[in-house]
Amino acid sequence: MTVPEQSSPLPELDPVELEEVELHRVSMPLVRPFETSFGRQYVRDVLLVRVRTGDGEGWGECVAMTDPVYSSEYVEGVAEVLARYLAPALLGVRTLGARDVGAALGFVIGHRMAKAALETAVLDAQTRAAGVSFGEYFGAVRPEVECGVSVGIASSIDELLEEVASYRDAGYRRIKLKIKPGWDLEPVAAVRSLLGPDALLQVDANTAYTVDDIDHLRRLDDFGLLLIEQPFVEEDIASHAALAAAIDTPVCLDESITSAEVAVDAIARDATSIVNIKAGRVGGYLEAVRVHDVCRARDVPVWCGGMLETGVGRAANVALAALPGFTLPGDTSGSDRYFAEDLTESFVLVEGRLAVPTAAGSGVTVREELLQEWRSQPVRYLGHV
Ligand code: NPG
Repeated sequence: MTVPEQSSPLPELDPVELEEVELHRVSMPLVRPFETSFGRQYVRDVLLVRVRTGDGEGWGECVAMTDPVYSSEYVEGVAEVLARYLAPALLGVRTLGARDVGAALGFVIGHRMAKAALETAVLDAQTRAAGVSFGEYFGAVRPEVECGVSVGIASSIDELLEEVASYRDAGYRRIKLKIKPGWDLEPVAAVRSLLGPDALLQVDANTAYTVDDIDHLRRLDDFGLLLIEQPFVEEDIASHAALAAAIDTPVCLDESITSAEVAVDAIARDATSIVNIKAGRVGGYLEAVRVHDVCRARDVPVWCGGMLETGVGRAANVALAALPGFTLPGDTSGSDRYFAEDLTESFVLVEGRLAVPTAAGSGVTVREELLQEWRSQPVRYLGHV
């Protein structure tokens, strides 16, 4: 399968000298529990990668969850594969840029979230050294991005409506509801009548349905949704194509899209007409830009997904979401949607938008005192042997 070259090649930057890789693990309490079809989360178990280079440093955030319930990757496993395989391989190359990371780590199958965190840290170091922001590097075309918010499964419809109303009042441009069998038509109907017919509303099933549910899911057509996201398991492109043929609501893939090649295939098979892009899920921001490019070349709108990132990951997501093909509001919420205090400067919503950072690299600074305070495990230092 051939995938066209990206529309605007990423800039050439000087490489960095990689001296050390550090793994930082912090536990951040969520302002409210977050429930999806695969479980309820009370804290964000965050793994950050710091690379130290000849003349600076860079940070990357890993999006894996504590348990392998969204994808096969999970935090402890990511730390292990980074320490045992990925960091030593990169340290062995020593002089490199973000573009070299994919090839250097290609001997390890999968583990995209682990690779993405390391590649992002290298990219951050490289762009900081070059004085280039992530937005400039990726090809951002706007200074701020429109934001949506993802709303977890609630314990009652009343509670859900209260939460949705608070996000509407905070200015979010689009609401995404988590659904699962037994929590779908009724909450969606209630939220649609709360918000009115013109509000942007979409649903996310996180693989909770099967092909036998197509008739049931068709009933969502009554609610004028922007899209239904990932109803079936990630490998099952065929059932998503069958659903897309059966309903009017656009089908959007998330978990299934692991690379630009897979995106091209799923689009060609009419399994998805909108794509959620998460850099961690596709192996890094460079691949995320490629996914954007192949979708744009096919007139398929994309939007930026989220994985409850701290400011480190949020900064990079907001820069990505400023690319031209991101025509729908993303899960790029303000820091306060998840955290009372962020690990970096806070991302604050203004009229439903977040500003794309303009300083070099990711444009944000990790607050080392908070890193200390919230640390859940000792730092792992991975250097040259
Ligand atoms: O706003 O950062 C965010 C989270 C958005 O709903 C969100 N993420 O499937 O897209 C998802 C979902 C998720 C949540 C995935 C928890 C994994 C764990």
